Amino acid sequence: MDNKLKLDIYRKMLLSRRLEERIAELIKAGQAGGFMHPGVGQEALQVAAIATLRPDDYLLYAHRGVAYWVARGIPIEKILCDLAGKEGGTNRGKGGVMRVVYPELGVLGESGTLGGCFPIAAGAGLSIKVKGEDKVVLCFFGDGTSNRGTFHEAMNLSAVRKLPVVFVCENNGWAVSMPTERSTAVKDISARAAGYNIPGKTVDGNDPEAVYDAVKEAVERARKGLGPSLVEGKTYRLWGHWIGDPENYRSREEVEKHWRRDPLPRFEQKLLGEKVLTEKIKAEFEAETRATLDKAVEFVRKQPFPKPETALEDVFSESSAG
Ligand SMILES: Cc1ncc(C[n+]2csc(CCOP(=O)(O)OP(=O)(O)O)c2C)c(N)n1
Repeated sequence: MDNKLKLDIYRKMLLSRRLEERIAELIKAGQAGGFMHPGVGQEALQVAAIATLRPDDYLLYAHRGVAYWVARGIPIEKILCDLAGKEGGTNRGKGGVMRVVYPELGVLGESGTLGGCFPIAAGAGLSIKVKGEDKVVLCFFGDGTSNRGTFHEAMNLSAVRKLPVVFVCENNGWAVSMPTERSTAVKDISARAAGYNIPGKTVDGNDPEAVYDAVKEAVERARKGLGPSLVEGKTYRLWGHWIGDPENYRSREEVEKHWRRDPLPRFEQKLLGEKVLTEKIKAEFEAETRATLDKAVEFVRKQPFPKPETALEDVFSESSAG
């Protein structure tokens, strides 16, 4: 990873964190509705994995946080409009944050029924293969979601057809109030790769460099036509499952322990130590982030809600195949 990329990843992690903090304020003040699953603590994994993609690759994000879209370069005001249900969103205010769709950058959306991402990812991979393209699909999902039957179907099909799909598991130790060890028979989700005869690797999901290296290797393999891989990043959800979650299922000590591994200050300290980041650049990034967010919030305030008569627009596509 060169210095330019390190700074870019740091800047996007910072923007994602500040955006989520702003969203939490808006929700608590009743100025944004919808349902938001915060991704605070998981930004390193999301931003570094997406940094391996080309602009024409496909992305299936999970339901956790905003860093996927920030990393992919979707305008912040569009993300906020989606959350607030306003016209200016990627889904024109009709789907909330779990329906951010941005085909220009291969962002294919997400299913509110978790596990819907797997067949869509395999389907996108199959389309790439049929068309003879060299694109790649990156598919994020949580440890809990890996227990859906669709996971097995998509992994098997992708493996047997050598589809260019990289499956990235964000193992944050919890699925709402269910600890992973009570729902999942294997210690490492990556161990499941053996059942499909594909490479599987577990890395520290709070270390952007480790994530980048592992996902890059998998993406290159997929692009060469060598088939899918499974990469698991061990991480932790530092905030509640949703904004307002009373979090009565986990101890304060456990959460505090993980705050000490927060990927943002950890990467910041590393880059300061390497002199890639300086206090001056850091202050500039913070100021730039604040200005971007202020401008985006102002834009959202002025946007209208979608008109009821447009409710049936954009929800159905006539297939040319008939
Ligand atoms: C099929 C399905 N079952 C249950 C839910 C409700 N639900 C939303 S998020 C979530 C937890 C998912 O856990 P995990 O995949 O580990 O991701 P995390 O929330 O920890 O990021 C659940 C059960 C859902 N949306 N879809």
